[in-house]
Amino acid sequence: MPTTNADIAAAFEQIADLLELQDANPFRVRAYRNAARVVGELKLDLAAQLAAGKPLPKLPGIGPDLSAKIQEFAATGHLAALDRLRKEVPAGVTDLLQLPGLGPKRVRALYEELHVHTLPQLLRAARDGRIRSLPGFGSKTEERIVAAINQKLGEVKRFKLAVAAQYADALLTHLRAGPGVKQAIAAGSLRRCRDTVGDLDLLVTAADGAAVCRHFASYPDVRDVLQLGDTKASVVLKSGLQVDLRVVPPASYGAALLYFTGSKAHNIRLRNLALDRGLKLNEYGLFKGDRALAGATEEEVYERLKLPWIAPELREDRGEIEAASKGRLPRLIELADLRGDLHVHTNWSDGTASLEAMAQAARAHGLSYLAISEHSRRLTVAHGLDPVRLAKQVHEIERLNPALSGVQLLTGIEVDILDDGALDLPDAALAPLDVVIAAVHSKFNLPRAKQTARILAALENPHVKILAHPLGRLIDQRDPYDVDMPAIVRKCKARGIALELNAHPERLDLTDLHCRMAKDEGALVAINSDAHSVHEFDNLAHGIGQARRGWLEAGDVLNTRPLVALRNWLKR
Ligand code: DGT
Ligand code: CA
Ligand code: CA
Repeated sequence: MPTTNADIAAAFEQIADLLELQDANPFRVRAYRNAARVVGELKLDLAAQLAAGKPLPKLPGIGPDLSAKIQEFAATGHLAALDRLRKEVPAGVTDLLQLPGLGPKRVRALYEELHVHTLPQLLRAARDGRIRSLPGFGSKTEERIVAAINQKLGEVKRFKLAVAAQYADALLTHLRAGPGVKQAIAAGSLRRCRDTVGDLDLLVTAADGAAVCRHFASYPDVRDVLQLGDTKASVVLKSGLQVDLRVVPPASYGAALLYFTGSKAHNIRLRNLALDRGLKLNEYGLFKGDRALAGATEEEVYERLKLPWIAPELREDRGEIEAASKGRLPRLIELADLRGDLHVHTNWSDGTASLEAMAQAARAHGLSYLAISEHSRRLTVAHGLDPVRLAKQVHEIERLNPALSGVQLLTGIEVDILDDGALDLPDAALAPLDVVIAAVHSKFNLPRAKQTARILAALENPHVKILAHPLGRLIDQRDPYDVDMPAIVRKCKARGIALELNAHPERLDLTDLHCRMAKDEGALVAINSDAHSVHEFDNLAHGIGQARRGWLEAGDVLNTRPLVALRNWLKR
């Protein structure tokens, strides 16, 4: 079984956990966590790259030491550093670190003094009142621990779309090699391109379902087999991701795909439409009595219900059935509609590639223009640009452009919005740029009125053309800031500013509903990769999925315009 990016990411996460328990330098811990995230979200298969004799790509935050570890893991399936750390710390104890209020010191006390290594042991110790006896713990802490464990045990983890997609791709490859498998596809929330995925729902057509289910359960990344039958099976992968498999005959493929793609709300609407016509709709087909009317394709099921085919991203019962029945479905944007990307970083700030390499990678992804938007000076951790370095970069871009073929660079900046809504660079530095993107990177917890006023003030600046990642959320890590989005969308519309749909896997910000809000208000959206390396243009595909969930058409998106039209818009 070849090593996957997920395996590498998991190993780095474990190192970070174990280092944290040893009270290691926080920067070192963070470096491993960052590396785990970067590798886990990456589409390019690193082990396959190495196996093909190619060098590792330059990735943000991954220097020579971490590169060497990736190579070691890909070659041997082990990390000597991880094996060493594991010997020093009892198994399971890192789970305790995930609880709020339990830092490395307290966790060490728990396993050294009470021999508590696991969450169930900890729960028992808390209920027995043994924790309050430890120095530095009290009965309040004990109560908090019980509450936190109970919450954790009831919690269902969701996976980021880009990460779930890597697991699905690898599993589908495995399934397609299975006995007599004809079609294999991912349904469920993944096919609907939700920003997070609870579990994978895979669908296969084959004659011998039991054999396919056994093949599925033999996948090396499987941790537990929950169910193993003749037409369905469920497993949990080592990462904790659950995967449900259904095997159906080809005559039911469309009906099953429709059913397991969901959403449940959409399915219920369709079933009721069928009932209104005296028909029955389920995962096997559309029936009149016992006679199957349709089922082999989704199209024929919709057609029999007098509807055009509805794209999976729309199937949320948010008006798509009404729109479909009136022939008013949107012509959803597609990846191929994007002509350029307006937000990337290079090695001038915190990216890993040169201006030229990013331009070439953009062209390789079918893009004809690319705006360079580094961080501004206030973000010192990201080597943000001051006016002098920015002017130098503009000069360098002007020098490079004539030599580039098939792609042009635009000048730009991702300028910080300061606490009071002013921008981090003076107007004189912003005026010569093609694209100014304003972004909040601080004071995420301001009260709603203040946060809104701050952003609205930044949008008054005459040079701002795009508002970056308008909600500021990091999926799983940071909630969106509290802000009056309708007011922001209206302001963007009034001032001719585009709202970014940042397609970075941990952001996907705007959300689907806010895309739709922008469309309804007539404000433009810009779908940008926020790439920090040449490999992250793959982000755009997930951005497109999210835009489609927000009913966006090519005309609603700024960077579907050809370069000349874009330049005209920027210059207005
Ligand atoms: P997730 O996994 O939470 O990200 O979301 P889904 O949409 O993938 O939900 P999941 O995995 O529970 O079920 C997959 C699909 O199966 C769901 O989208 C629609 C269908 N489905 C599940 N339960 C029901 C049900 O009770 N009634 C109907 N009509 N469809 C269902
Ligand atoms: Ca699912
Ligand atoms: Ca499921």
